Amino acid sequence: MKQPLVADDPMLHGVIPYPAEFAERYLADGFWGRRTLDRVLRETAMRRGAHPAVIDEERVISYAELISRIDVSQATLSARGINAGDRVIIHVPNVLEFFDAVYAVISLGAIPVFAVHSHRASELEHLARSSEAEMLITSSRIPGVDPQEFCAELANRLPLLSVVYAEDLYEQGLDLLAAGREVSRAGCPRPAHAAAFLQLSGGTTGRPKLIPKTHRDYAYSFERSAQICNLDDGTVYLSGIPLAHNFAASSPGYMGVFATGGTVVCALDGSAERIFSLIAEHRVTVVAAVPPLALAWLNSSQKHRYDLSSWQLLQVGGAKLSRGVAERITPELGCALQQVFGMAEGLVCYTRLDDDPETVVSTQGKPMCVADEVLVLDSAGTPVPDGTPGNLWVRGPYTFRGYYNNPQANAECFTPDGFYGSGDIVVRDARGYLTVVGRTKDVINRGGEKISPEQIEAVLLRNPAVHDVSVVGVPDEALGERTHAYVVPRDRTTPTRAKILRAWMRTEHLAEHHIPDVITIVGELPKTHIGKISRNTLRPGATSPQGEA
Ligand code: AMP
Ligand code: DBH
Repeated sequence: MKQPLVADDPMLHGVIPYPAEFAERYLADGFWGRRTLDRVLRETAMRRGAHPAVIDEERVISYAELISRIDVSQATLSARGINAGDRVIIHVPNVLEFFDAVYAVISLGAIPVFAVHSHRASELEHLARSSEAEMLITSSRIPGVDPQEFCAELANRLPLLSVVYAEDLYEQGLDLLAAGREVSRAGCPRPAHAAAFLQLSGGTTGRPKLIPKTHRDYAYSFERSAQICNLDDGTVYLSGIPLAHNFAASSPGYMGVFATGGTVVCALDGSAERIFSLIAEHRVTVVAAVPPLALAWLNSSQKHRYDLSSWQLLQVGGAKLSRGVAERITPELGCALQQVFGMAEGLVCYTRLDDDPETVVSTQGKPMCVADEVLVLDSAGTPVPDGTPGNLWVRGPYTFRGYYNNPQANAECFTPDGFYGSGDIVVRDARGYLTVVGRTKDVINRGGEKISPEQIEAVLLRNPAVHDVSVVGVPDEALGERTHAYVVPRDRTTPTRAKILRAWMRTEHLAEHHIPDVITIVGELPKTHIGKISRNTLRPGATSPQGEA
């Protein structure tokens, strides 16, 4: 039977359907297949049953064992009244039970809503309300959280939400089955053209928005990513960022690994010591990180203590990787670098494994799919020539067509013909490679001079006394905005001083307006929930990176 072009799915209400001619082409050209996310995993398990799928500390779980854990966990969810179409928030860190939870929910035909484990009651309340969730699956292993206090606060805010520990899903399911209870599979699997889950947009302002992804568009995204990243059944993958984030899920992420039959190693945090020791112990081949993590690993004295010889590829994405930092990765960590520019909303760009070193350190790659349509437009909506910065707009087989239940955001973010405006300012070269030069909202207007904070940050990062830096614009009576650099020194005992940095910048042949008006030395920079630096928090009047995933 032919696959439907559009899904009659309440999770996709408010979403602009793909015009029939696009949907037909995506099906005909094979971008959209029939496999659901759980099917992908189950098919791999049929051929790779005994191979380790997940390693979490001393637990090594084969594909066959993972499938049986998922089936047993599904029994618990059914017994607790979860049905097809129900929304279930996943609030679980990078541990084995994350997979039990995600795939049990999906196998039931229910809809995971991906929180990150650093979310607390306030963000979760918003998520639960906006997704109309029935259940939240949390974990007793979230660093820094007292589970009892956390659950009490949730119950206070959301008395009707059922809260379950991921660690109990499997154990309770075993008890149910041992007691001979008839456990029905209340749900029914969703078809490939229906929404598989809700992902969070990072959202640099306000609260995160919900992005529905269909099985078929997501499966395309991670299968194509796995191809580009050369994953195979010998791949051992480790993510320094939460698995719940789109990057670690699909670019190629754990789903890409499960599609090709490799192994995912769980890291509860991204500290240099933990990451290096896991790489050495499990002969990890591929690691994913955001730039602040990559920087911390580069500057860690631990890197010489471990055997990192298995490490083939470090993927860095999520925020701009400064060229100076990019250039250090292969010489200092011994692995190849791949830049990944992606968004939970869709488009993902990669530098390719056979790109020349200059392309790898200086660009954020090119779109992964030949059917990705990228427009680079000026503010009037006119295409700019290659080599000129402009706003990025995108449409394609795995780029979403609208937020869940959010007509206002949809009206703002899409052109009438379905291009999504990401808010990124990019330069495209003649080959189609993109370099991200900033975000529309981050550009500093200093007396009419448009300044990209990334440009100043890149200069300061070249100074050996600087560990990390973030630059923001602050209101100024005379100039409109002035530049403020927050600098984390490498040596915290005798930190560098603002005056010295400013004098050094003057020797770097910079225009005077690129020298920060104010430099503040700080102990650390505020981060978003997945570890990107939060410029919003540094701006005057801000209190916390709330709302940024
Ligand atoms: P999110 O909305 O959390 O999915 O974040 C997506 C946004 O992160 C993109 O629109 C970019 O602004 C930013 N981003 C992701 N990867 C990169 C990268 N490699 N370089 C620069 N910015 C990036
Ligand atoms: O930042 C992101 O959202 C991101 C980065 C790299 C992403 O969603 C992705 C790759 O898929």
